Amino acid sequence: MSNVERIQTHPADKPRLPDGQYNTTKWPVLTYGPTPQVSTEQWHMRIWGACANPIELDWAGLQALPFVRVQADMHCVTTWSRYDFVWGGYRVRDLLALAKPNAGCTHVMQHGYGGYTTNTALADVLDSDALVVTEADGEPLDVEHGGPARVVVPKLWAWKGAKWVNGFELLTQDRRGFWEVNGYHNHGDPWGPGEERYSHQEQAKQTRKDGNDLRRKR
Ligand SMILES: Nc1nc2c(c(=O)[nH]1)N[C@H]1C(S)=C(S)[C@@H](COP(=O)(O)O)O[C@H]1N2
Ligand SMILES: [Mo]
Repeated sequence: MSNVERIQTHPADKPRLPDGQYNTTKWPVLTYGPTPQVSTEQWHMRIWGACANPIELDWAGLQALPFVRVQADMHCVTTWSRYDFVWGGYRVRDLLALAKPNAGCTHVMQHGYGGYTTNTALADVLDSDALVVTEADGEPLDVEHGGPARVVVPKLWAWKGAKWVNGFELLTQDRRGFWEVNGYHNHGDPWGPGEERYSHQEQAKQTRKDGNDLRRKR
């Protein structure tokens, strides 16, 4: 496929496969609750909160943004990893720029149809590989994987991407999403200490007000 940006999800000094993971060529479906059925005609997404220009996007508005392809591995905390997905979609940072986040914005709560939420540090979703995905391996995203549009943040555990995404809420302080209040790690870096799987692994000193120390530099 042309114009594919290849991303290395793992830090340079760490193995490609996070500790405790196995590599699969299957693509398991992990959904809590029912699968929302949303057509591209019905699909809407709101970006609101700590920003100068809250907006609502429809499918045409999404498609007006630059379409990019990113090749990256996917890691699920339930111990499977799959290498070399080719994600097609739109950079989260291009969507957020439309809303003009305030200087005080530190985190983004992703919302999905059906009520799923997951929180991410702003720096993590401003990364060029964080996408609102509409295609996987050149095909439109299947509904069970979040079609018509889902978030993928390849350097974090897969729960850090809302399927059937319908909102980005810009936050001035961190707030835990669905899995984060139900026992999973607030940050979720598969190469962090203890692979950052569970909330009991969090250290009091691990978060800073601006969240910047959460981001691995590569
Ligand atoms: N809306 C929504 N998004 C979600 C989930 C969910 O239950 N609902 N599950 C998360 C979890 S736990 C994982 S591992 C990935 C799984 O994506 P997949 O089903 O495409 O493999 O989606 C994440 N996004
Ligand atoms: Mo998961």
